[in-house]
Order: sequence, then C-alpha cells, then structure tokens
Amino acid sequence: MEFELMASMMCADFGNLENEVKNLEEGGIDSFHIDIMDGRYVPNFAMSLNDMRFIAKSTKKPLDVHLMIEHPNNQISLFLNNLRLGDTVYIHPEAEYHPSTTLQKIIDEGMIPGIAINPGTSVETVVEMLRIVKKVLVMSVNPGNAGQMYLPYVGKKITKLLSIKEEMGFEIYWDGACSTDKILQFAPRGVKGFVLGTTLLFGKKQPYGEILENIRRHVNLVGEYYANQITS
Ligand code: S6P
Ligand code: MG
Repeated sequence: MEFELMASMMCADFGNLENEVKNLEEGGIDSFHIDIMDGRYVPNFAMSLNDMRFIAKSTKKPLDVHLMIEHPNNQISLFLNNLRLGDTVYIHPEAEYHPSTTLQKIIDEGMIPGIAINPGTSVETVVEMLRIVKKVLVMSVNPGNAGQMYLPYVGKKITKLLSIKEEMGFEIYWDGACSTDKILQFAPRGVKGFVLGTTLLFGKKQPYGEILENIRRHVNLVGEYYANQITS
C-alpha cells in the first residue's frame, strides 16, 4: 500500500536539528512538515522562516510548509523564495481575504498548492478551492499545538473528501494526533499521507528508521490480510 509519512519538525529537538534532519532522512521519512505560526492566527509560535530555510538547505527531501499565519499573501514571497520547485505550501482559507489569489501565487512559483482545513471548517465552505489545490491537509486537532487529542468528528469530513477527491483532482493528508490505528484505518481508504509528531515519531527513545519501518510493515501486513480475506 502506498502512503507518505511526514515528520512534524516542530516536535524535533532544535538543539540537534541538523542530526534530526539527517536521522529522519536516513530513516526513510518522505518529507519534512514545517509548522509556521504567527501568534495571531493561532495562539503559538512554532517554527520560523529561518528554521524552514535551514531545513530546506539540509535535505533534498520535499518540504511541506503549513502556514498558520494571518493574510499569508502579505509574506508569501518570503517563503516561496526560499523553497525548491515541488515543495508544498498550505494556507488556511479563513486566514486570507482572497485565498485563490494566494494559491495562484504558489502555483506560479512552481510549488504545490494546498489548503489546511480546521476541525470546525466544513468542506462546503472551501469547495471551489478544491478545484485549485493539489493537496488538502485535514486537521484532526485544532491548529497551534502538538500533543493534542484526536477530534473524532473529523472522520466524517474525511469520508466526504474521499468521495470527491478524484473528480476534483486533489489528494488528502492527515495532520494531528496521528497514530498507527488512524493510518491503518485511513490509508486503505485513500488518504495519501500522514504527519507524524509526538504521538508516533518524536521522543520515543527508538531510532526513527525503526519506527517508520514498523509503521509501514504493520499497515502493509494488515492490508494484505484484508486483501486475502476478500479474494479467498
Ligand atoms: C498543529 C500542527 C501539527 C502538529 C502535529 C504534531 O498545529 O499543524 O502539524 O505539529 O499534529 O503531531 P502530534 O502527534 O503531536 O499531534
Ligand atoms: Mg501542521
């Protein structure tokens, strides 16, 4: 089964960031998720432009930049100028007067455009943007902090997005409190990638490579088991 695993870098050890990036890369992470916050759109400051720049220089793996800032259009060039072609930039539609303008800038610079949908935001309010973006980051916790509880009502929204993703041409990604059981449940249904933070990846006293391999092995074994059940 094909799915992507991304590292939520706000959960990394910043005293050892270079090694964190190297160990995650060697351990098989697919991309680096960068949570940029401004203390206004969300009540926290996580990573900054400089942190993003440092990670962009430290790895050839794609970056997945999650902008939790008010009116990202005002500063979007600062981010785009420091990214590489094919990196992803997510904005929150509620944080912008004209989100389609900002998304167009992301596209024009050769980055992959995405929107992040808060737990309390319905699919209906962003449906036109689903025609523009290539990725939808579904927040299963309220934005702002790592280490929160999964909000179960988000599951229904994912089901709705899964039913229209092909027709509208986007992929779905999961952000927040991601555990193995969520990957087991949603990867086979078509969720393309999962952001891993304190729940599964960081602070575990186990090498990143082992954790990532265990997740992939576990999900594939269960997937094969169910596939055999269906064909036998
Ligand atoms: C939250 C942020 C997320 C978190 C991630 C952490 O505002 O967008 O990317 O960093 O959810 O993972 P966990 O497992 O600690 O919830
Ligand atoms: Mg995030």
